[in-house]
Amino acid sequence: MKILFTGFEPFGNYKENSSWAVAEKVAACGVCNANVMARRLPVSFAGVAKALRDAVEECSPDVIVMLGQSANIDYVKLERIAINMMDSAKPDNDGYIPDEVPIFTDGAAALFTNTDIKDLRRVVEELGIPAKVSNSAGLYVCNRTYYEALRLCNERPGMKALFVHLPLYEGQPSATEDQPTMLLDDMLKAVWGITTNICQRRK
Ligand code: PCA
Repeated sequence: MKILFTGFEPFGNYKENSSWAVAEKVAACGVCNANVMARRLPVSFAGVAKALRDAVEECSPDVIVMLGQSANIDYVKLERIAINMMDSAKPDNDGYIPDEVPIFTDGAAALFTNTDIKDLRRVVEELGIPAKVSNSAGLYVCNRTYYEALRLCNERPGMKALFVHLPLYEGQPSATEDQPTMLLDDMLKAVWGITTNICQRRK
């Protein structure tokens, strides 16, 4: 079994990205006796698809668990859908601000995860960590990345992919006092639990 974890480089006002902090740690812990790899992706609408494809090419994963930071949540947000659109009020790390641009003009309007997402929410909740299933990963770089991953699943039958948005972690530099946070350890446990469950179901 091969597992690819992805997180993102810092963006916006943040000096760190909680998604990469967790991806790196969970990969170091190991999961399911699998061959585990972690890759840090650019917050770039233009560059992220190639970065993800290169990582998938290199790793040939059975399972991809993608992580992204979402600053306004206090729960683990399991993403069901990627939408064929890029739109943002804020620039990506290349300074690009898309205005309702389709990802692929001939692509499906939306693509859905091929994991059992409600069951994965239960797994996280049973660990005592709040979790929700979400029907929108936004229209920023995370959604762009997820759309690419779910397209790759169609090209590579058997490969499973899930995107998870995570809060800021407690003590994260540049998090302001009014922003919700979660213990890094709890996010680690949640991602570990999610990945273990996806792997067990694949066996
Ligand atoms: N979160 C952003 C992009 C990178 C990240 O960690 C998003 O939600 O789109």
